[in-house]
Amino acid sequence: MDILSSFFLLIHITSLVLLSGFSDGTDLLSSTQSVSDGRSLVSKSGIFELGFFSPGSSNNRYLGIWYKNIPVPTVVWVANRGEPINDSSGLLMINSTGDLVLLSQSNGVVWSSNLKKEARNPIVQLLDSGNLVIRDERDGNSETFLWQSFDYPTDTILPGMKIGWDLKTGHERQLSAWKSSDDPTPGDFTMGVALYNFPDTFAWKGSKKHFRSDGLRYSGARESRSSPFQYSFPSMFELNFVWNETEVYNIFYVKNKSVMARSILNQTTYQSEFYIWNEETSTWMLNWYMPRDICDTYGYCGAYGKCDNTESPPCECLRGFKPKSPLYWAQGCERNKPIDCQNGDGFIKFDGLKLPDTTRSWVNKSMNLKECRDKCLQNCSCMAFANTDIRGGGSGCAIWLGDLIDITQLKSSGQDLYIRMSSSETGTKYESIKVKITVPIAIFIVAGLSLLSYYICRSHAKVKGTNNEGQEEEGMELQTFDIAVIAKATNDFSNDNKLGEGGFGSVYRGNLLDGQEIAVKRLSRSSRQGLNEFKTEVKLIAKLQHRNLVKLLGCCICGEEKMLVYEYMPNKSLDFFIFDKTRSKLLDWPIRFHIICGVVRGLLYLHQDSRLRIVHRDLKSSNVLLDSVMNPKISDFGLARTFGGDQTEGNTSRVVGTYGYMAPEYAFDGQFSLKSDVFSFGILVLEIITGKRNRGFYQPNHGYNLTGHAWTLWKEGRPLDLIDSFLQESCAPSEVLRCIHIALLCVQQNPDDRPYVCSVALMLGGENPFSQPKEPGFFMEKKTLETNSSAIKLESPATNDISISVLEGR
Ligand SMILES: *[C@@H]1O[C@H](CO)[C@@H](O)[C@H](O)[C@H]1NC(C)=O
Ligand SMILES: *[C@@H]1O[C@H](CO)[C@@H](O)[C@H](O)[C@H]1NC(C)=O
Ligand SMILES: *[C@@H]1O[C@H](CO)[C@@H](O)[C@H](O)[C@H]1NC(C)=O
Ligand SMILES: *[C@@H]1O[C@H](CO)[C@@H](O)[C@H](O)[C@H]1NC(C)=O
Ligand SMILES: *[C@@H]1O[C@H](CO)[C@@H](O)[C@H](O)[C@H]1NC(C)=O
Ligand SMILES: *[C@@H]1O[C@H](CO)[C@@H](O)[C@H](O)[C@H]1NC(C)=O
Ligand SMILES: *[C@@H]1O[C@H](CO)[C@@H](O)[C@H](O)[C@H]1NC(C)=O
Ligand SMILES: *[C@@H]1O[C@H](CO)[C@@H](O)[C@H](O)[C@H]1NC(C)=O
Ligand SMILES: *[C@@H]1O[C@H](CO)[C@@H](O)[C@H](O)[C@H]1NC(C)=O
Ligand SMILES: *[C@@H]1O[C@H](CO)[C@@H](O)[C@H](O)[C@H]1NC(C)=O
Ligand SMILES: CC(=O)N[C@H]1CO[C@H](CO)[C@@H](O)[C@@H]1O
Repeated sequence: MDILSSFFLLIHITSLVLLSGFSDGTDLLSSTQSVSDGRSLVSKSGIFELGFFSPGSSNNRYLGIWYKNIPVPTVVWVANRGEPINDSSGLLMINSTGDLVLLSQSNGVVWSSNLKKEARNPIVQLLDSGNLVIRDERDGNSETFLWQSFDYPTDTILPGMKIGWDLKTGHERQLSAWKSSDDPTPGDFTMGVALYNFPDTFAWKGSKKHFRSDGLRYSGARESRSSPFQYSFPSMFELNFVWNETEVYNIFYVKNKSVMARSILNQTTYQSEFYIWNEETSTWMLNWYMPRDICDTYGYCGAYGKCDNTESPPCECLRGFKPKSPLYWAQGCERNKPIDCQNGDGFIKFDGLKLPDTTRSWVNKSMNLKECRDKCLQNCSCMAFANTDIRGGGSGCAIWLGDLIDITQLKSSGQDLYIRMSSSETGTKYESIKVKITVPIAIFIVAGLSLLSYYICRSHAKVKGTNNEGQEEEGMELQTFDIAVIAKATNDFSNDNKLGEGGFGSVYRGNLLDGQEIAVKRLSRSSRQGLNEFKTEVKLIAKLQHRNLVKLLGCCICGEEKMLVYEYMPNKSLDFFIFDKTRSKLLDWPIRFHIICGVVRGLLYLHQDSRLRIVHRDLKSSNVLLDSVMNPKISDFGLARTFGGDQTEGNTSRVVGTYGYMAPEYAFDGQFSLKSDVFSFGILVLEIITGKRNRGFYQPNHGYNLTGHAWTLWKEGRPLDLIDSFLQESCAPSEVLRCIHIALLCVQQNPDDRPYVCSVALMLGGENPFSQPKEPGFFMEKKTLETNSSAIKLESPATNDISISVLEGR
């Protein structure tokens, strides 16, 4: 519409308004009336109200529908989402061809209902369901609408609203989150039904599938189990998935009609959330949400991987399949034996599953299972088949063409899926094949470790031997290397072989004659420890063996020279990756989470499982080394012990540690404990999440340090803004949130407020209740330390991430 005609239209409308006094508060709008800014329509029982509003701190005006009878402003629908009105001249009226039109003085027509055909006697009504409808006056109160707002959902589903497709008109009803609380413009988080041959409901993050709600598809399944997804859905809701010739949609109802409920897409959490109104507290209570755990993340285990969040790790290859890559379960699984296609393959039945993604599927609703099986065998790209409808014994046929992705093991019930196998495979006994994606990357702590650490937390006395990696064989002897061997291996400690330098000395890479790669730590000479003490100590530490600790192979003593020989870690250390712009891209969220979990396990072993009970005292990103498949290994554990003090708990006059990672009580008062390690761990986690160093962190908007920055975002309710932007793609928000929460608890000022590592492990698995963090502790600033104690010595001021030793610190 050009400016001129909208101008005339405006005059026309203004005269209409003058002609007919609109009485505020009615639910009806006739063609001779209009709603102007400041006035509203109210549904019959006063539940919903339609009018103009400005969201959050924005001054833009929008036409919307909200709850009238509650004190918390809750908008459920917006007409002009991406087309704000920037003054208060907004006007909603019915134009002469029956369209509902929204316009303003400065913006002209910003929105209209765009009826397909002209309406003769249109009236507009706001219903108690929250639906704004246009209908023909002559139709009376019938349910036939010329237009309804329920057909154009924004971010909210109200009871009775359909999300899906009208197959006759091709009209799609999709949800999209608000960009922010100030801006109802559609964000990149959307949800709707994908019209594959076998339709399915998806939530997307941009163009990427975020989660999938297969369970909604099966009305029969829903009757037999309380849950549309794999969890028990609150019994106060009822969900339906309808799929027939004319329509395919999801719909929900509240069983108790007097309970107010809504479901929204939340752009902050990337969750679909169900809220119910609590009269007593006058708040919206979060009743249910999706995704709920790692297995809800779309395609988490890759092709032919099965996700079960009660297992650790959650991913397992389906029977008959093996992991494609030992590193990375997201690459999925491949067949043990290829299918033959010509000579008659067979099928193995899997039960209790959430069926795989149906992007490439084929359906015939009148076929039975036998015909379905034959249909599948006819096509070499058919990998599986199942019933489309499992009501009354099951009927209908769906076949999957191509790889099977996003399969979840459900707890109570699920669907049967028949997967095509080579005939030699179908003969194998079921129990005999349980192929786990390799154990060394038993990455996710989820249930298993949680239980383990729970056990440990509960029964302190029985520490020894609870961890299966904790072999502490008595007979093991420490290997002593000859200095000549080491010198040869490291090219006479040449600079080319130098890997790095730390507070305790320099590290060299070396090759033994038998080809074994080693890392040699040449200790600086300032140790005051006697030779025999040193040997005893090293022997003790060599017995600490855990998959998340760097393995000490032996030592080498030659006069004043003391050296420690370790296994070599090909992928260097964590800081090498996370703080580097390019290399950080190699570490997506699953790997980072894997690293966090591994560090926790290593720490748990040091703190609780090993017989020595070691406080690391210098946990930091450069002390977390990575092996060839990116398993994290803590290094320099026990060094604090050999090299520094003789206590493991208490006070020390000799502070070893690294600026930025030291707990306040340790930095200032030399008090170290299990909890000071926990502090360093908290900082480490924040660094892994943000990709930024705590030390030297600077945020242009405010002067906060990294912990302060994390805390601020947490308080403002947008903790996810903390993550490295490229990680957004690969991350599971609930996992990230858990990690941020844990990190904040770990960096509390008061050591008593920090959790022990065993609780951290529980929390990481989502098992433990979380307490709310307080403002985090003071992180040590070099300046402050120097003013307080004059005797600081920076042993190697070469880089800014170096260990320091404070001699006689107090
Ligand atoms: C309001 O919007 C109109 C059209 O988009 C624009 O010309 C005008 O400058 C805006 N006014 C203000 C105050 O932003
Ligand atoms: C009424 O509004 C619709 C939608 O904007 C428009 O297509 C139609 O031309 C308008 N009718 C008149 C008479 O302006
Ligand atoms: C499809 O299902 C809806 C809801 O149950 C029903 O109203 C409609 O008549 C059905 N259409 C056909 C063609 O069965
Ligand atoms: C329905 O909800 C209302 C308001 O919360 C409550 O007073 C009433 O007892 C509920 N009815 C049933 C049958 O649960
Ligand atoms: C989205 O989730 C955040 C964090 O839980 C919450 O503060 C916010 O209110 C939610 N947004 C909506 C629209 O409910
Ligand atoms: C679906 O299966 C039925 C029963 O086998 C068959 O009669 C019908 O032709 C099939 N329809 C299609 C489109 O293949
Ligand atoms: C198998 O199915 C795919 C997808 O429908 C189709 O493109 C292909 O032609 C079929 N192959 C055979 C042999 O039927
Ligand atoms: C450590 O020092 C603090 C104060 O300097 C004292 O309160 C505490 O008891 C000491 N702890 C040990 C184990 O010596
Ligand atoms: C870092 O931020 C925390 C939280 O705001 C604050 O308590 C602490 O004093 C800050 N440390 C420094 C060195 O600024
Ligand atoms: C360290 O110095 C600062 C500033 O001089 C002072 O406020 C603080 O109390 C001192 N801390 C200790 C532990 O002495
Ligand atoms: C991410 C990365 O650099 N991975 C490397 C880890 O080490 C193995 C073995 O040296 C390499 O193959 C990987 O590319």
